[in-house]
Amino acid sequence: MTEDADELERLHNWIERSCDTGALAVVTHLNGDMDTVGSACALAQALGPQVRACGVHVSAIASAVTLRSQSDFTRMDGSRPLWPRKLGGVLVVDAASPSQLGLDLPADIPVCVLDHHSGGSDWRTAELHLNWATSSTAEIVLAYLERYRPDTLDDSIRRLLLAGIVTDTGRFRHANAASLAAAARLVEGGGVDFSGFIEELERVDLDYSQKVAVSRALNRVQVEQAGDWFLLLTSASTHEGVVARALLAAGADVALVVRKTKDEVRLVSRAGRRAVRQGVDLGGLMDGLASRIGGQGGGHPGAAGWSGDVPEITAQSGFIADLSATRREGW
Ligand SMILES: [Mn+2]
Repeated sequence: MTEDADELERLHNWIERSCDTGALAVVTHLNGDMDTVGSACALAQALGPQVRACGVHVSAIASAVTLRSQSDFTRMDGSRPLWPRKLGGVLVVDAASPSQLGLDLPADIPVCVLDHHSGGSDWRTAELHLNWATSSTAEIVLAYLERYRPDTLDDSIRRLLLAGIVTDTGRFRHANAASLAAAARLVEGGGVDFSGFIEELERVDLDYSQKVAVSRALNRVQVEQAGDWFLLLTSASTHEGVVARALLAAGADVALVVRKTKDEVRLVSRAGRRAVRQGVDLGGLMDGLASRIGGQGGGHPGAAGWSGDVPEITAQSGFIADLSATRREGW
């Protein structure tokens, strides 16, 4: 048996065991992006009424897709999460550490984690941890459903997973053969009209509040030559990912968006494909930043984040210093 098949079998056993004991909560990460929410809702729909998708926040795009798929998603109050009385297990999707959930998990309940983030992970307390080198968590969920619950893959679940893959690969810009193949299997086996589906996603993508966030953030853009890299940076209080993408479209090798909240600073960064090919690894950079100045950081070469409780300028200049230290290689 291959290593992946072995892990899927362990996942299957873990899920069966949890459902024998009580309800199963599938918990998303705090940002509620399409991959985490889509993965959670697909699992909950496939596994049945005993299983609930839940989390603190749902992004605009995830809420549009889950509405269309008629998925149930339970919004939790991060400071006072309510769990079912008889809880058999907690299945965390798409989070590199407990701090990314925005809520405290119940004590003494078995935890299993499905994730695809490289770099620092902090799940020592988990019974089972599947961390695959896929482009999205949705691909891990798909592999599991294909193997153990193939009959559950209806169009609603296909749309949830496809949306996760499409968004986490940046509309396939960061896709690899495996994520393209997974998307193809989702489209091929069902009745999802792919181009119509993408069009729907794009419409949600450019909603009014995102356009406002981008316009305001563009007003404050700073230009930095960070060593070999043309860096555009700005601050935003919402939709940092969309703002970062707008900076890449404006020609940045690397985009950095700083968000300051009441008790923490967050960095959201994106790199263009060319910059990644030439040696930029933002996930590794954010991970290194966290071990140097504290906080939590990680992600992928082209898309990563960090958050922590240090002065804004410390985080920002730490990022710039680390980026400057990365030499441009190849072409
Ligand atoms: Mn993801």
